[in-house]
Order: sequence, then structure tokens, then C-alpha cells
Amino acid sequence: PPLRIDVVTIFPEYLEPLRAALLGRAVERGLLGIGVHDLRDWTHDVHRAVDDAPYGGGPGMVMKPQVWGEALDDVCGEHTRLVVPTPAGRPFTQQTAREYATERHLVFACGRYEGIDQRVLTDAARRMPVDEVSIGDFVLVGGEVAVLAMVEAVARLLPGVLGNPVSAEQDSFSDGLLEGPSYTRPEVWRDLAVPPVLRSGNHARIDRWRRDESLTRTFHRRPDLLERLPEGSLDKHDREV
Ligand code: 6GU
Repeated sequence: PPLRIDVVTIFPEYLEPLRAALLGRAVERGLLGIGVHDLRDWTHDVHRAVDDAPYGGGPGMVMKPQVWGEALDDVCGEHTRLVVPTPAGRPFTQQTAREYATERHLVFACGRYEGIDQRVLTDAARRMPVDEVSIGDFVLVGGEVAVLAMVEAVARLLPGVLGNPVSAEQDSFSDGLLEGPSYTRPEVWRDLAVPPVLRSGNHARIDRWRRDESLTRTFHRRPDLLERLPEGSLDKHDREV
């Protein structure tokens, strides 16, 4: 397949949704390869220990470098980009998803506890690109749920994964604005009517209305996005909305 994804985790059952629905179908159709690996397969001791107390003290446990080192030696290859989910990472965005969709091999290394001994990442970076990434400003217990989100964001950009190829990049963020509201039948539901412009058949007016809805929604919910639009992305009418 054009893209292979491997995930190393102490909770492989958390990644089972990767075999379901849209992603499962993409795997069956050969558009994507997915492997999930139990980190404890690389332990040597009877307790299958993957963590230890942090140097310098403090709460929590740190994942041991020897186990991770051997796991990544086996799972990573010539063409690997290593991705480490952590709330201390750089933000994962739609731009990151687009970049990952052009890679040949992604390996996600899921840390639990207080994270992975930093030397594991320093060592891996001697051989491959390594990204520490966060999916938002909140704290999860481990990287597994973040991997589910990132893999879905990447997979839907791969050729053939979505039914309708125009829809993938015509969403929120493709033009830097939030998508506005959508409606389907019936025309009136619980005394709420569909905005009449959408039933007008005037496609110039419909496009203009959708653009205005995107702009006002973005202004109220995500003013930070408007600040970061590329120069020249708003026309005269947009600026009046
Ligand atoms: Cl990528 N991992 C964890 N553990 N927590 C997070 C996160 C990632 N992104 C936001 N919170």
C-alpha cells in the first residue's frame, strides 16, 4: 500500500477501531497498511516491565529506554517518520495531516505514564525524522486516543479512501475558515425552516451565503484563525461581513 502505519503501545486493544468502518475498508482495499504492536513483546524480564521511577524524583513513572529502543529498531525502517504523541508536542494540524499523507511509513510510539525516556527520541532522530506532536491543549492519559484521531485525519486524505474525492479538502481548514451549517429535508422540522436561500436555486447567492456563514462562525468561535489567514484571502465583501 502507498502508506504503512505501525503503532507501538502497551494497550493494543485501544487501537482496535483502526480495523473498523472507514479505516478497516481502506486496509481491505489495499489503500493503507496498519500494524499494531504490544510494547511488552520487547521486554526480557518476567514482570515485562516497561516503566521505572524518574531521575530527579517527582510523581509518575517514565517508560524505559531499552524496551523502546529494541521495539523501534524492529518496527522502523529506511523510510520511517517517527511520531510521538505528547501534550508537550508541536500542534498536529490539517497541514501536518497533509504532510503525513505523503509519507511511506509512519510509526506512532504511544507513551503512557509521564512519557518516554527522552534518549529514545534523541537516538531515533539520528536515523529518521522524529515529531513530538499534540492534538490540543488538554491532557489525555496516553497517546492511543491521539493516534486514532491522527490516523483518521491522515487516512481520509489518501487517494481512494473517501467515496467523494472533492469533499476531503473542501472542509473546515482547507481555506482556513470553519464550515458553516448544513441542512437536509424536510423543509420545516419542529417549526424550524431551512434558510430559504438554500432552496433558491441561485448558486451565486448560495455560495455567497455559505461564505458569509463561514466568516461569521469563524469570527465568533475561532477569531485566532482570522488573524492567521494568508494575505489577500478576504475580498471586499468578506471584510464587510
Ligand atoms: Cl498527543 N497525548 C497525550 N497524552 N495527551 C494529549 C495529546 C497527546 N494531545 C493533547 N493531549
